[in-house]
Amino acid sequence: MELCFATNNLHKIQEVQAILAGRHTIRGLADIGCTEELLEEQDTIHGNSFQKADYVFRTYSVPCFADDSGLEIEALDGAPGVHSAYFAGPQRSHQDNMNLVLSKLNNTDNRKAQFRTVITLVTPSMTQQFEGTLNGTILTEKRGAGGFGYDPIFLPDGYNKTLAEMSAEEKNQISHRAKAMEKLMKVLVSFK
Ligand code: ITT
Repeated sequence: MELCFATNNLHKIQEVQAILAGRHTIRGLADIGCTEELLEEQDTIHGNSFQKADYVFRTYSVPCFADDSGLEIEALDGAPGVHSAYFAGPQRSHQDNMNLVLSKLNNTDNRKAQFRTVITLVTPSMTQQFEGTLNGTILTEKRGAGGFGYDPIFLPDGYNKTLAEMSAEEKNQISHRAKAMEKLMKVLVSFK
């Protein structure tokens, strides 16, 4: 089967292609002629993930999966959540976003948080969502230079390194995105 992964990130596409080689052909957005920016107008991560996959399926008539992710902080009632990419403003600065989180949690003892990824698969016969989470705590300062987003201030439970202090391979073993992707892959490999 030919499937679209609704992303322009070639690295992500190649990774999935390698897992499904011989079973399915994975196309990126550019490969199916989709050059417009996909809208993310919903107020949940689940909603945005569905909006992207459903739009591509209906517009380009190709089975599609799309992902959306965010950081949910318990003491902030789940914020930044679906607004993670632009929490501190439309400049979408990872540094500004982290600084805002640190200032909002100043003097707060409860520093529990989780990353969440939701992948939505839409085909002619079904719509299904796959979720992955990673629990941890928000530190009081940034540590490490790897990864992206909120990685320097996120310490996964059971580890003494932030996600930004891990190698890409280490992060990929435990990440919310990897867990959601693994669930999707299990379904896709058994798919005709
Ligand atoms: P695309 O939607 O274009 O793929 P994005 O930056 O919006 O890019 P996501 O939807 O996956 O990426 O995530 C939204 C934001 O959540 C992202 O900008 C980060 O601020 C944060 N985030 C998601 N996954 C993260 C991770 O693994 N480490 C750190 N921050 C992450």
